[in-house]
Amino acid sequence: WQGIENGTGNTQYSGTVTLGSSQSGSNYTLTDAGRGNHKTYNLNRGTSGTGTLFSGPDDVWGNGQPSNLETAGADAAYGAQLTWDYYKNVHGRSGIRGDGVGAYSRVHYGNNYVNAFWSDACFCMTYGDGSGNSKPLTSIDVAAHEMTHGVTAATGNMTYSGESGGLNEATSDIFAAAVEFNANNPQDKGDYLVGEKIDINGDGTPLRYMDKPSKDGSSKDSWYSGIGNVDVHYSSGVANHFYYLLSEGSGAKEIDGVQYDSPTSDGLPVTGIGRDKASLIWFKALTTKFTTTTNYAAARTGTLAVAGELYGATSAEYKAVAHAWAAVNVGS
Ligand code: ASN
Ligand code: ZN
Repeated sequence: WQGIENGTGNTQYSGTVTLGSSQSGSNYTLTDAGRGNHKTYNLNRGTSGTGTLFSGPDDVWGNGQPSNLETAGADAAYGAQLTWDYYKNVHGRSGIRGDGVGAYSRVHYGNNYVNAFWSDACFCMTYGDGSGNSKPLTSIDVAAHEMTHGVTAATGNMTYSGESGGLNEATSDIFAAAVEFNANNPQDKGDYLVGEKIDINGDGTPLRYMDKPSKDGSSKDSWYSGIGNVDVHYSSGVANHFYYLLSEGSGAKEIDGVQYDSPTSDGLPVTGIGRDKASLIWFKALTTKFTTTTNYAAARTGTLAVAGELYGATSAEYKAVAHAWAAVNVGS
């Protein structure tokens, strides 16, 4: 007998949360029966296969500390369920492929592995334990970023190199922010930072900044000819910056204690339309306009078309999309 349970996750990054789990006899497993049977596995430092499904006699997962191997499982399961809920509740999409089927997560990949990744081949995401095996890459935004690679592969499928690769990466950062805001977890409030919880730089700074991507020292704030030659995690800055500007507008702003200051490359101000509309525009463009070869000019055309369909070509929303692209030097 398997049933939907509501387990307790004692996560490292998000406090105590409710987790979808299943009961089988007197045993519980991290199998989210309410979300496509998404499963969370313990690789126990292996690098292949699935290791073992998290299971145990109680429905309590982890103790908040990385030394407890269930803790990273709890964080990963939580990130997966929040991402599922975001796509389902906000965009009406059931699962990564929209077919109601859950993916699976693997934690404790390798030793001191400082990355996480999505694989279309296994339809799964994988998390390393970070430096010193003490900062697993299982924060909400990283989980949402990786799962969104699966959504992108099932939709626009922008080729992972050149400008299309930057748009693919940015799509993961954009929905990572959207999922994190939507979750509204008191321990990990939404922000326009990527990876602020996992201390990947060892000095408390995040991996990426969406208001001013160049703050990381490598990402690009604006489009230029030749941007297709930089790493996709840096060319993504243009679209991340576009999304920030479209959501929040240009200039200085504080949100939940985080200070932002977003410049525009044309020096003209942008008035934001709010995150929900910006996310809706990006999602609809991803799923109805973007293709393998979409570059920045085509992303502009696609998002403008979507804004016209949703709000009308004379709307404030349509104008904001045009202004935000101009502000990151993507023109007609
Ligand atoms: N964590 C990285 C990402 O999702 C892995 C990669 O470079 N593909 O982008
Ligand atoms: Zn990525």
